[in-house]
Amino acid sequence: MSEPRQSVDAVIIGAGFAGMYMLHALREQGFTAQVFEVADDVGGTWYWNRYPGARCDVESLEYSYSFSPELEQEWEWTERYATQPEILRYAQHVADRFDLRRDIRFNTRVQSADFDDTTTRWTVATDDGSRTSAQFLIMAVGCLSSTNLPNFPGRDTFAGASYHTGTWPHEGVDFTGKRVAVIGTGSSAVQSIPIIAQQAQHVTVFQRTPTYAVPAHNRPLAAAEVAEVKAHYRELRAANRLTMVGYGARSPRGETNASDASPAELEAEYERRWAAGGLSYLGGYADLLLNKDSNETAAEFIRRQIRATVNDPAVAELLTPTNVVGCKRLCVDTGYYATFNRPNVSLVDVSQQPIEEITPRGVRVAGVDYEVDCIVYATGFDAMTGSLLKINANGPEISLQQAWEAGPRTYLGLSVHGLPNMFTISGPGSPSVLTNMITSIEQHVEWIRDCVVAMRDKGLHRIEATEQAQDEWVDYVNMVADMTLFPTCNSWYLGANVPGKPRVFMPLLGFAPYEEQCKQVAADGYRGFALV
Ligand code: NA7
Repeated sequence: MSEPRQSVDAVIIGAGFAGMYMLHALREQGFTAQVFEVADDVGGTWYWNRYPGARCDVESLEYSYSFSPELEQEWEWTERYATQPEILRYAQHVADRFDLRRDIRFNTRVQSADFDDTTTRWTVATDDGSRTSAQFLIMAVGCLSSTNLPNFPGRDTFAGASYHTGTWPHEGVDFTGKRVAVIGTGSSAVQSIPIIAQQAQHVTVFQRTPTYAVPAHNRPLAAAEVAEVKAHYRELRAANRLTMVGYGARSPRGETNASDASPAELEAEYERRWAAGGLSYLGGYADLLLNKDSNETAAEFIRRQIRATVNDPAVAELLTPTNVVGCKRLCVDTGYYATFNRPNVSLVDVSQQPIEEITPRGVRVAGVDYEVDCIVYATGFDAMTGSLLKINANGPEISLQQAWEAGPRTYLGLSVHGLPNMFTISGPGSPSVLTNMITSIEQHVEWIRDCVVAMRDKGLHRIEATEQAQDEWVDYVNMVADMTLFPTCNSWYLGANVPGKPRVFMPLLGFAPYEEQCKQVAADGYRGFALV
C-alpha cells in the first residue's frame, strides 16, 4: 500500500461511488488528491452491506456512472436490479479502469481535520499516525454508512452470534438449522428475511412499524433491452437529470392528480405500476406525496395486496401499515409478505411494548422470551449526518459538531458556514437519498470540480458559505418539505430512528430544480459564498 501524500490539493474521505469519481474528476483537471478509506477496498455502502439478498432498488442500467460513455458501454449488467456483489464488482472495475487505487489509502480512518486560517489549508490526521495537508477537504462518506445499533439492555450478554445488516461478515453466514431473530422491517430486512427464511430453522421478525413494499419483479436483463438503452444512453442520462429523482425517465411520472381520477382509473393505474414493479409505483400521480387523501388511495391498494397475500388474517393485519405511503422510504421486495405464510416464520409486534431486553438466550418482549441462536439487527443507519459527525472536523472557530448541534445546516447541501474549503458530497440539504444516489453524486462532484477549477483560474484560495445564504437555504429546504407529506412520519429522513437525534428533515426534494439552482449559484460567481 502506498504511503499517503503529505501535501495535496484535496483530501477526499471515502472511496465509495462519490470518493472514486471525485478523485478521477480532480485528477483530470490536474489536481492532486489523497483518498482515505476505512475499508480494505472500494465500494462504500456496497462494500459493507453484504447481507443476504442485498440489492439496489434503482435499476442497474440507471444506477451506474454516466461520466464515461466508454464505461457505460463496456459494462454488462445482468439483472434489472443488481445484487450487492455485482455492484461491488462494478466499483472495483471502475477503480481499476481509471487507476484509482494508487491514490487511495485503505484500512485508514480519518480521525480529525483542522483548518488553519493563516495557510487556508486543512491538516488531516489518520489513525495510522499520518498527517496530510490539503487545500480542500471533501467529505464522500456516504449517507447510509454509520450503522444504528439500538442500545437494548443486555445487548452484549447475548450468547449467540449477532449481525448488523450494514456490517455483514464478508465470509457470509450460514443460518442452516438456526433459530434467527430479525429486528427491524425496513428495506434491509425486507430483502433479507425471505432469503434467511429459506435457510433457517425458524425466523422471528420483531416489527416496530409495518412497511409498505412493492414487488421488484426482478429478472435477467434481455440483450435487446440492454442494447436499446446503450444505443440511447446519453439521452436517457440527460432525461434522468431532468426528473425530480434522478432516474426513471423510462417510466415517466404521471402529471395529473389522483384527486382528479375516478376509482376505476386509480385502480387501473396502480395495477399497471404494481405489475411493472419497483419504486415508480409512487410516480403514478403528481399529488401522491402532497395530498393525504390521494396518498390514501395508493396506500390502500398496497394494503389490499398484503391482505390478499398473507393467509393468516391476524398476521396480515399486523403487517399492514396505516401511515402515509412513501414518507418512509418505500421498500422493493421479492416475496416479503408471502414469507409470512411459511411455517418457520413468525412475527412479533413491538410497536406497543418495545423490546425489553436482550438476554443471553434471545429477545424478551412483554415478559415473553424468544429463544434464538442468532440476532440480525436490520435496524438501519444514523443516516446522512452519522458518518460526517464521526470526523472531528474543526473550522477556525467552530467544529462541525458544534455547527450541527441542533441538526445539520448547510448551504446547498455542499458547504457548511464556519468550515471553509470543505465540501460535502450528497450532504444534508441536497436531494441525495431521495434520488438515484449516483446521479446526485455525479452532479455534486462536477459542481465541486468546476468550483475548484474556477478558484484556481481566479487565484482564489478560500471559499466559505455565508451564514445568511445558509440560513436561507435551510429555510428553503424546510419550506419544500413542509409542502409535502414527508415530515408526517418517523422516518430516518427526519433522524427519528436514532434516539436523541435532532429532528430535522435532511434531504431536499426535487433533483432537477436543485441542479438548476446549483448552476445558477455558480453562474452568479458563487453567490452565497465568501471567496478570498
Ligand atoms: P431502515 O429503513 O431505517 O429500517 C430500520 C428498521 O429497524 C425499521 O423497521 C425500524 O423501525 C427498525 N428499528 C430501528 N430501531 C429499532 C428499535 N429500537 N426497536 C425495534 N425496531 C427498530 O434501515 P434499512 O437498513 O432497512 O434501510 C435503509 C435504507 O437503505 C433504505 O431506506 C433504502 O434507502 C436503502 P421503525 O420503522 O423506525 O419503527
